[in-house]
Amino acid sequence: MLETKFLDFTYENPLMNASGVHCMTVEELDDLSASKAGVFITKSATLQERAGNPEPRYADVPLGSINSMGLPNHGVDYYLDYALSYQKNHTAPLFFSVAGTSVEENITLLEKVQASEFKGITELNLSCPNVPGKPQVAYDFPLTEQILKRVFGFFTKPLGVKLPPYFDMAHFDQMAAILNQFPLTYVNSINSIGNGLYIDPTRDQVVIRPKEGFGGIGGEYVKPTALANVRAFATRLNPEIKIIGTGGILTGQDAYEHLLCGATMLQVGTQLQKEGPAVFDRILKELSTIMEQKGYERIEDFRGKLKTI
Ligand code: RRO
Repeated sequence: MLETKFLDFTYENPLMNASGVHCMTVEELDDLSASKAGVFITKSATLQERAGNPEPRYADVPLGSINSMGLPNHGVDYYLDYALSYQKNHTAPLFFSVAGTSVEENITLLEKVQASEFKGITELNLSCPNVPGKPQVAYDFPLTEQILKRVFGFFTKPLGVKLPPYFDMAHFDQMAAILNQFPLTYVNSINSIGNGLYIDPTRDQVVIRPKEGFGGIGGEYVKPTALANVRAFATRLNPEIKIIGTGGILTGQDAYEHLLCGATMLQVGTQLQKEGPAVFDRILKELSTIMEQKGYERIEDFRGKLKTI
């Protein structure tokens, strides 16, 4: 009942990890492969391996998480090797995330993917909030347009973009108008809400070391913002551009709400970090129960059908 068509492939269900969570090493990626998730995505890769920011750089907090990982990863070749060997034994197209820390690095990363045998779907992360001195690209609208123009000058494989949250109707309109110019496979909304601050009340202290405690917020805190972004883009983008809904998915009800807003695939970040890969099985069971109670047989019966007053 949860089968989800995305591009030309039908996944068993719409659930995935959010890039960054449980996908840094081959071992973690294999865990996701063995889990009930319909498919999974690799950690955002840079050209060279990166150590990332000093620890502690991630904290579970009562209603979610705060992180300033700083793009630690094993480098694009590590993840490409994994993806190429994965696709030898699996038919489901894998998702592959790249996040350069400059325009030129993004272009080089995508040139590498383009030149490779990779047959899956590439996600260009334009929204990392945690590299000191590097603003989130997709808050700069002319730069985003410029990058996508260059990318689509040579990149012919399926491509999506990971966006930061937007908070203003004018920004939804402006970003959608930019994205609609390009043959994107999808947009993924949202990345963590950048540069929040969590204070440990017993110590009067921040909970992560980098950037004096500022970091990206995920989990329950972000669901209303995530739903707004999914809905805003679902109602503004060309129907060929699918939406991946990410942000605040802890339960089957959260997954259901993202689908109701128009998401096709769903990514779980903070709750995967807290609960481990068993989270997928639980959320899928909860989602199926909700659908049975409402008399829906397929996700298509309610996807995007949010009612307004
Ligand atoms: O590695 C990170 O600090 C990170 C990335 Br690339 C991202 O896209 N989102 C996030 O919350 N952390």
